[in-house]
Amino acid sequence: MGKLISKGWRKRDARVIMLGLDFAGKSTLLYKLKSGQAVETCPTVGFNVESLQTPCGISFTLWDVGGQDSLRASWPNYLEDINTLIFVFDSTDMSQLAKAMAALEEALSHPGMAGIPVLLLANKQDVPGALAPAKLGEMLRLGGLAKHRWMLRGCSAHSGQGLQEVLPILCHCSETAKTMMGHNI
Ligand SMILES: Nc1nc2c(ncn2[C@@H]2O[C@H](COP(=O)(O)OP(=O)(O)OP(=O)(O)O)[C@@H](O)[C@H]2O)c(=O)[nH]1
Ligand SMILES: [Mg+2]
Repeated sequence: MGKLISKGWRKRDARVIMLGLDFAGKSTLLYKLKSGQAVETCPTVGFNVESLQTPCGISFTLWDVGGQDSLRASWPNYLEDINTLIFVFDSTDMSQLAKAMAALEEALSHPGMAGIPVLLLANKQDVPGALAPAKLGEMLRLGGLAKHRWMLRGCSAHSGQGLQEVLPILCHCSETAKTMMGHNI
């Protein structure tokens, strides 16, 4: 129980970190969630951060961290004292999939990630031929996710498809105790 409290469960403010390789669409997602607009982005050097109000009364601070090769060494710095990890995949770029999965595994192995729920977003579903979330899920099932509560959703930061579920999922992650590890949230 002490661990649950120390992890900040049931806090009214929650810290959510969004990671993923460069070009996955993290910043586009951040601003779409914040303002409902699909804005033009530049590659993120460092991070962007926005606070999001939700229907469940929890205020989320959503950190969008740059995913370029040279920036990924800084990811562990963001993984302390978080409530939920969002990991974003570019579903249109099969050439980067193995690298993205390895980056996810590395993030999950960080000590601060113990017991933290994970929301995986298969972004760019508006693009014809994008990898279906179910296919991505089959590839991911065997890794370090088994130690976490996790959920996978397809979405498009451009059209907004799938994003209406994101805030309710974050609320759910922050309100429930960490049960059912290795299962869907
Ligand atoms: N078609 C389509 N393009 C998208 C979507 N989301 C993002 N993009 C495009 O993908 C490119 C990269 O988006 P960003 O949001 O800057 O990517 P990022 O993950 O923040 O990249 P870094 O900051 O370098 O880590 C931009 O050209 C976006 O317009 C989407 O859902 N559909
Ligand atoms: Mg960015």
